[in-house]
Amino acid sequence: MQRTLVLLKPDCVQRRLMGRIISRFEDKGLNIIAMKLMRVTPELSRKHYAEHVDKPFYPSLEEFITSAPVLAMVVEGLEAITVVRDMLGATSGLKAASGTIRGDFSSSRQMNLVHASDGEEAAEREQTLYFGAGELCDYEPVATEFLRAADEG
Ligand code: FUP
Repeated sequence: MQRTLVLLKPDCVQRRLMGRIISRFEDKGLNIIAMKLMRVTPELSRKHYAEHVDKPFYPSLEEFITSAPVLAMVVEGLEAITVVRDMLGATSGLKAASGTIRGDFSSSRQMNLVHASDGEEAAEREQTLYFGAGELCDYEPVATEFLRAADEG
């Protein structure tokens, strides 16, 4: 079982797409174990996008990510890190495959609606950036026995 950090970004909140995007994760059988509407500060943005801080596009990215609230979530499931990244599609909405979230809803590289951790190390680091341990609400969904066979994990 893996956990990954998902952010519905300001464009997702402003375009009133939160419900439809959350539904896609629920429909897939993933378990949302934390959720918080919050404002990303410039300081948090610099930590979150540490690998991009020195890149030319960073000032514009920070302006965007701090421009309205984000909905931060921790999403749990088998191979959740890869499963969620695949659901998002390629970084640019113009390149993302049809059927993916970005492919279906975004026509932008920056305003691509959703962030998700890109590996185990990032998932650990990003969960800690956005949530305290006491904010994770672990539970066993009653639907689990109809979502996968017992020997699948
Ligand atoms: P991803 O892992 O798909 O979220 O994408 P990256 O880590 O490569 O980029 C992080 C964010 O920077 C993306 F959401 C989009 C944004 N970005 C730009 O705004 N301009 C660029 O040239 C590259 C990335």
